[in-house]
Amino acid sequence: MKFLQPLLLIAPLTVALRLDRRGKVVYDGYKIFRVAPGDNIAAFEAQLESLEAIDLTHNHGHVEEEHFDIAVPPENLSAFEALNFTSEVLTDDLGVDIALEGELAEYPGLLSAAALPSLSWFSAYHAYNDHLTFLKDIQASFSSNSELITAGKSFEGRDIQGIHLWGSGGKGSKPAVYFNGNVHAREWISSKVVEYLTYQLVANYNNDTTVKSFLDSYDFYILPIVNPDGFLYTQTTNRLWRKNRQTRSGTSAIGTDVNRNWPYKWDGEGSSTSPGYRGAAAGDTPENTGIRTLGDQLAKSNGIKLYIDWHSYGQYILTPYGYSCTAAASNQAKQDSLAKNTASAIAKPYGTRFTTGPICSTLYAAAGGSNDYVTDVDKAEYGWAIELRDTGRNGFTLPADQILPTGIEIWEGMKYLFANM
Ligand code: 0X9
Ligand code: ZN
Repeated sequence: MKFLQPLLLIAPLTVALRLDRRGKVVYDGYKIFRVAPGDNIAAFEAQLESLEAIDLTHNHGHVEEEHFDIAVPPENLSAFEALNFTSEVLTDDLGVDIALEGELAEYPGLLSAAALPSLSWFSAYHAYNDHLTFLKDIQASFSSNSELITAGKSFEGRDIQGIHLWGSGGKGSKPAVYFNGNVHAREWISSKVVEYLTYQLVANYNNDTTVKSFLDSYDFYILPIVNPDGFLYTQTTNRLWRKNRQTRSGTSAIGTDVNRNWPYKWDGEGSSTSPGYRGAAAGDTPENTGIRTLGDQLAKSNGIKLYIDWHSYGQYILTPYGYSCTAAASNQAKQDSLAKNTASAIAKPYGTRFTTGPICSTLYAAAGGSNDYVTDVDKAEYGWAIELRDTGRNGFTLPADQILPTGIEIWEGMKYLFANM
């Protein structure tokens, strides 16, 4: 197929984002395509810009499979189709998919003190403040083995909140398992899954010897939403927001990608290109400072056994590195086999298939990412990123009835990992 068109056959329109009565971006009529642009990526990206298409995610891993998922506004669908790219439709109408996620549900709170929150938490998506209440309630139900923690503040001044769980050795006595969720604001399933894992640890510590052994072996530091400003913004204004909400002098552009901002190999390949903006200086987002400082502290005290940065979508278990496709972690072989077996465990409940491999060769080069920093600076034994469901049909707007199954399959994977790492 010919890629380079001398000119667009139909001139694209400049599209103003449409807002509803509540000031929320309306995505009705946007179609999502998976496009294989061939070998001239730069020209393709220029087309995207003129079409005002939104770049959702792309996969550079295997040349023959290289693809972009893009959301095209209704006004420019014919201009896009006239370009004749090899593409498939992932979603006919993003507005319908957003509606199918369901309204944010109300969280009823605890029915009695010291009881666990209801599992119905995992049947719907919830407002940011309810996530904080949920965390408080989980902690209260496990009060002698946990405490609420914070990891600094967001750009807009919100605490980055989390929970620390420990077992029979007492608080802070074991190597750390450190989880970060929802660094990318639109990846809502990631905070839900991190909360589900927390729930399972807390609910089963006293009645399941295997689960007890996890908490007796490791201190868990779990931050379900490390980008609260961005997350709130996806709920009030723009469902597809990815970055934080940082303003900078000299520009009206808002937002830095916290997962391109880690101060290690920060200036490298894949850190300045779309869709990431790495920041003006390494580590200059408050969110990065917060989660990095906690990681550094854990590294200094009892070391980090496992770090996972939770994302969606694509169904990948990603090991180091992002900054280079040739660098390999010293324990790469062990990481590979653990990742493969974790993927097999994830597949058990519903057959969901996860691809495993190093970030750069599996997805794309992405410098300034969490895994590289946590692996090389904090010396974490395993510094991973996991991309949850799905592979594109619903993408970021995963229907609420998939929250629980996603939690269940990932818990299977984590039980394998915690027991074998
Ligand atoms: O690009 C990313 O940051 C992640 N993919 S996403 O589609 N969720 O945005 C991949 C993260 C890989 N990890 C690092 N680069 N550290
Ligand atoms: Zn992400």
